[in-house]
Amino acid sequence: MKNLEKYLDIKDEVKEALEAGKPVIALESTIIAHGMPYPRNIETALEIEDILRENGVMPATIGIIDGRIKVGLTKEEVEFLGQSDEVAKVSRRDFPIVLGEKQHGATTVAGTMIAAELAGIKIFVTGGIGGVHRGAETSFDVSADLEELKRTSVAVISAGAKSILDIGLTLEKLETFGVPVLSYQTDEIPAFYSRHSGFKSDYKLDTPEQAAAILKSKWEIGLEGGVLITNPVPKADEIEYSLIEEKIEQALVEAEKEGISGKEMTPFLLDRIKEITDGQSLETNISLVRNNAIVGAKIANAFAK
Ligand code: PSU
Ligand code: MN
Repeated sequence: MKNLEKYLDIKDEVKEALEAGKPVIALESTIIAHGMPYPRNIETALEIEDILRENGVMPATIGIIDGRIKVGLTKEEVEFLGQSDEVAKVSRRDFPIVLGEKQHGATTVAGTMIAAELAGIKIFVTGGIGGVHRGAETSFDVSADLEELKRTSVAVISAGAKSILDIGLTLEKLETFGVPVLSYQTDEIPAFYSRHSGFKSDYKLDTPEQAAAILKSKWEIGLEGGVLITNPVPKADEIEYSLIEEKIEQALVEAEKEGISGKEMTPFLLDRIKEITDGQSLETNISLVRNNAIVGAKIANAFAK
């Protein structure tokens, strides 16, 4: 039996927006605690919330404080998760431990989808999702984000999968899992730092209204599971695929040498790529999250109509 009240707090303004049928967007906290360095992580998280509000959407940044799932973190809680080093990275399998042991946690894409669904939020904006890692045929490193997209009915807006992942294999998994992949105003899957990956999308979206209609038709006929909406980084902030590719290779070699595995892998690679690019990858990362917030707000507004 469910006993949600024991574990879940929905911030008042988020609850009110949901009850009134106003647009609400979920935001993750792993990107804050483990995906970007302090203080840019906190500045970015708060800026994204502002962008959503300016575009008529209620933001709900999701994380775990003292074993309680917070749907709608306060500014102070965002600042705490962005600075403390006692924050677990929480995907599906970590919830019971972090809640049961009353720990603090930052939710991944998978973790944020779970909490969003508990709260009744259907749209979630982030930077990049996890996927099938390069070399997964021997490491078996496939992000739990993909399993979550298979089972949890939340739409995730991201800038595609960065090439620390095997984009082709990630798309194959999503196809097997029945997850529609829609690309905003392009027919190509973007590769996070770059606008191009060479991989074709399932479907090109020209308007936010199309996205809203597609989401509704999936869920209204009872097809459970998520939808991935990709949105390319703005051209001015893109790092060309050929340029970032070799830096990513270098970071992967270092990860191998240092024996990095499991949940440490993605944060390690993000941090190394930032060092190797003299911080440029971080600027690109922030730019694409902003852009996803703008497009996500349009889709959430259309979805709420
Ligand atoms: N990709 C990014 N930045 C991130 C992540 C992915 O560009 O911060 C985070 C997200 O929270 C994602 C998680 O859900 O990493 C995936 O981790 P893993 O590969 O361990 O499943
Ligand atoms: Mn992994």
